[in-house]
Amino acid sequence: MTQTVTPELRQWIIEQSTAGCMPEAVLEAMVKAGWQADVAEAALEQTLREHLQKLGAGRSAAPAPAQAPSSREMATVRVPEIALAGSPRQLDAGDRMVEVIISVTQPRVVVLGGLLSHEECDGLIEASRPRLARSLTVQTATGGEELNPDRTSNGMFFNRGESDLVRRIEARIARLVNWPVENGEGIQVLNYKVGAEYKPHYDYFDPAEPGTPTILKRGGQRVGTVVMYLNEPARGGGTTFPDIGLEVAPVRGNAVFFSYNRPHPGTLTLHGGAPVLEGEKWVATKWMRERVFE
Ligand code: PD2
Ligand code: ZN
Repeated sequence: MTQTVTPELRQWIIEQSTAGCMPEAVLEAMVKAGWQADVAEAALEQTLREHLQKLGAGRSAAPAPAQAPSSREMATVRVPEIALAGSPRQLDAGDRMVEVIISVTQPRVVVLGGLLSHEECDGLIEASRPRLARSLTVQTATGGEELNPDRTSNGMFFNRGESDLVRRIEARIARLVNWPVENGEGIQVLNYKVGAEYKPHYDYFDPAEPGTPTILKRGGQRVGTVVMYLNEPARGGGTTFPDIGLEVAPVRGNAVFFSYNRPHPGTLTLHGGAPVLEGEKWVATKWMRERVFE
């Protein structure tokens, strides 16, 4: 992903240098804030060169300020978005009204009530049951798939648009999060038995992994996720967001949406499926890509 240097960042670089902060320290703060090292280095060099040309090389001895503009402020890609302006209690998802239960801005997380009817939940479970296999995870090291010990569920993927039910749910999600159906991966269904979990992870593909460029050829990065709860385990099985101490309870028909505008931990979208303590858990996940996912 290309990061674009903003005027705010240039201004901040000048302020740090004027305040006596060494370039190395400025660079470190930028990388910590989520800027790619090469982008940060180039921005630093160019901004300081231009600034010194204008003003000469005088420096004050003021103390070094702490933080680069946070990674939240950096130029980012467009992401799926739910229309929450005006704080609506309900959202029109086309063929159904959906409730807003919780909305968080940083990270962008929205818990939705009644995204699916109970019949739709059962329909997804029954259609997936004969096709379940131990869950694989996209392997960013190679671009292939692997058995992942952090993910002890069984799962399967529907093809996009493969049945009336799948098409209906895909259209509903697309309308709700303002993102084309064509940019979505096929819905995945996961079944967790007692003790099964999905350890905290990011849904975007790690740009540092060698297999990632291959994965990104098909639709670019993931930029949003909707996890839909198809049943209710008696205990455990919530979706956790450790960075913000949030746990979303698995309630049949409800869903949690979150988006991430860059593949960086600064998005605070670390999340996991907590171990199921009693009963079993069924979820359906829809991941959205930057571009058309063929
Ligand atoms: O099942 C969940 O709660 C869960 C948690 C984290 C699902 C996913 N991630 C996922 O499908 O990416
Ligand atoms: Zn996930």
